[in-house]
Amino acid sequence: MATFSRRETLLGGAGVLGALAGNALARSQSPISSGTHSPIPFGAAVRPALLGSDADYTRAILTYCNQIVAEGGFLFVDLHPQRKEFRFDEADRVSAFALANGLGLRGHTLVWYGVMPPWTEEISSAAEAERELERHIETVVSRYGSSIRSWNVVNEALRDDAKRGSDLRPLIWQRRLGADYIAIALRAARATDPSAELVLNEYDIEFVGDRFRGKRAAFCELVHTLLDQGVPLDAIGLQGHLKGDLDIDKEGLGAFVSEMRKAGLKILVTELDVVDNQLPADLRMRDVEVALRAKDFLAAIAAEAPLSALLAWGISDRFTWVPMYFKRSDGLPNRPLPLDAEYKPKPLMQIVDRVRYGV
Ligand code: 9MR
Repeated sequence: MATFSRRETLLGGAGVLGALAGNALARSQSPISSGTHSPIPFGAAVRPALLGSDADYTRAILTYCNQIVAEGGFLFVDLHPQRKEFRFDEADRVSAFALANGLGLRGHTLVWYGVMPPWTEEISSAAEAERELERHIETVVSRYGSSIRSWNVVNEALRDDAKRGSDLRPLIWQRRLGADYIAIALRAARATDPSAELVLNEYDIEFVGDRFRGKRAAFCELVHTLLDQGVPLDAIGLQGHLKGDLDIDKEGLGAFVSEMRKAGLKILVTELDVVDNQLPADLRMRDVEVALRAKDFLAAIAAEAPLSALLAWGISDRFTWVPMYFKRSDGLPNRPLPLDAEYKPKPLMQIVDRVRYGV
């Protein structure tokens, strides 16, 4: 079970941040929020194959996290590779690990364009699509109800260049059902587990620039359209795959979060990491820049709403998706996560702690 007693030790190390980068970090020592709330649950995406089999990795998860989400194992292609075949072995292992260790578990994800098995392309009508989508959601949500209390129901619904809520990515459900597939998915999840938290999860909401402003506006419009139709939706997940070379639009992000709160939704950060391929080679400078980028992002959110959960997309730089797409040209390993490849906490972990404990 995660320990909140780490608070004193880690916060006591706040001076380390300042020592690393002088003025830039000294400026960052201002409180992120009031300090009066209970700690924000923190967690990380886990790789099912490492859980329980890699001792250092497992220890890090148990030391730092009070909730987890599976990086893979609960995706459509993992759980439902053939029309008539569900496979639960990986997901069951993650769920059993969470239950055995008293960790919360988030569900990722019921709908995502990125991970569809070929058989779904045979779905040829709206009625068939609705039936298969509902069957998938009912089967998966009912199986994990005892461990998963919060689901990413639809992941990355919007196109990268979205400006309107109707600018949806194509995937089989969208092609057969139109925009209704989102409402169908949310309603099926609510009907199967009325008390689970239902989340729409998105990325590229937080940066400065027209494309990101457009996507924020599109996300707001999509959410309002759903709520106006009485569709069940509890929370917004901001993935938080930050870029070391892109500034956070603090005002725009703050206004977005405030609007979501006014609409009655909770806010989660679901996949925090900082892509560092454009940052300096110097490790200490790089780690500080990573931490400051996360601080800008988290502080802008925390100024407008309490975070109901904060999850990083991995715990240690040893295991991260980032080099798949963002390898550094100097050949140095990426350092996007709170612990380094040897499981030592980095400045990003201090920022996480300051946000969690509100100091
Ligand atoms: O980190 C995940 C990587 O291991 C997988 O290969 C990939 C495709 O399934 O998905 C990665 O995670 C993504 C997440 O599911 C959704 N948001 C973006 C993440 C990074 O690409």
